[in-house]
Amino acid sequence: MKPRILSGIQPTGSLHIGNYLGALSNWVKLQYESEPIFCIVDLHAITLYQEPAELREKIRQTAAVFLAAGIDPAHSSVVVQSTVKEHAELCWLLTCVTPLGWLERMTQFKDKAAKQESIGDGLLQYPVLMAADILLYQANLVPVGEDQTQHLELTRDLAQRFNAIYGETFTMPETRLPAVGARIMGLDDPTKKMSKSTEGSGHAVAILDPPAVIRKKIMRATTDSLPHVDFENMGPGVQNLLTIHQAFTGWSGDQIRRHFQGMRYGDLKKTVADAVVAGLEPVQKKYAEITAEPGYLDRVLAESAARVRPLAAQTVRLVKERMGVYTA
Ligand code: AQP
Repeated sequence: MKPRILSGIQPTGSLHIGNYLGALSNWVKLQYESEPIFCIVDLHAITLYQEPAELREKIRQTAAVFLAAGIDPAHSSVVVQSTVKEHAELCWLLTCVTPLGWLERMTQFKDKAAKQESIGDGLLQYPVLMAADILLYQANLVPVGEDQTQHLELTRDLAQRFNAIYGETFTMPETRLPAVGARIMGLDDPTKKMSKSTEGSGHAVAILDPPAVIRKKIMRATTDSLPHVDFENMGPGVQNLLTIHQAFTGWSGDQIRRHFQGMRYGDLKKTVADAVVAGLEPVQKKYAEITAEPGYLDRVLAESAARVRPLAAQTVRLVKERMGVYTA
């Protein structure tokens, strides 16, 4: 039996090369060895305020980027989370077995809550909804970037707790990080993770940025006060640029070291920018084709939702039966 894969991305802004290297490109590699479901998690997005018209547009853009990156809709399901109502239903059922203390400990909750004047309950429940996404489809494998490992641990703890209380119900999912690129840092501040929602034009390279913009952002990336690359004495900004290059080219660590040792920062940035532009060019070309075809995206999303709904309904029914909730 092929493993079932589940992963998702929030449509909270323009997808960036961190999302691409940490998640999307890994999905593309894994898709044919598995039964994959990839979600545009719009219910997660609204745990923080989103301007409605912008959110509607970003949902479509995110789905189109999935396909442009190489997700094959004939094989993989591309699902908008809110179109399968069982995500929210299972989330509530799981909320009732989640200890509050587990949620209050989540690093992402603490970071995001610290930036808000008032915190919505949805932000606290974010990891429970993520657990519901995964457990709904009895997924075996969850390919994500490093920032999601704590949420994945909570999913496993929750599955274990539910199984212990109500009997074997959920498959235990494994986390799968990419070998290179599991945590891409901001270009303006390499001590912080590259993020869609971080302000500042020099922070992230978007997957759909035109080549001139990509080059400009990378040429302005923060490095350190040394003049050239020194592997014995390397700051996080230079390390981040080398990681981006390695992830886009697939070079080995040895190749990277031989090629870049002693290279001046200006040349390093130019080489990295060339690799990023070349890596994203086919994605951008395909994005233009996909979005030019009327009705295509809606068809893919409708077919995918129809394909996964029976499995989602089956799991929710089982969970309700286990918990003693009325099932007609
Ligand atoms: N900087 C990153 N490096 C590697 N992987 C990353 N991911 C996100 N940022 C990086 C991975 O991308 C997937 C989707 O993430 P998400 O949209 O669900 O939420 P996030 O992790 O909170 O991503 P962002 O870009 O930082 O979004 P905002 O700003 O909206 O919170 C996940 O697999 C994640 O690990």
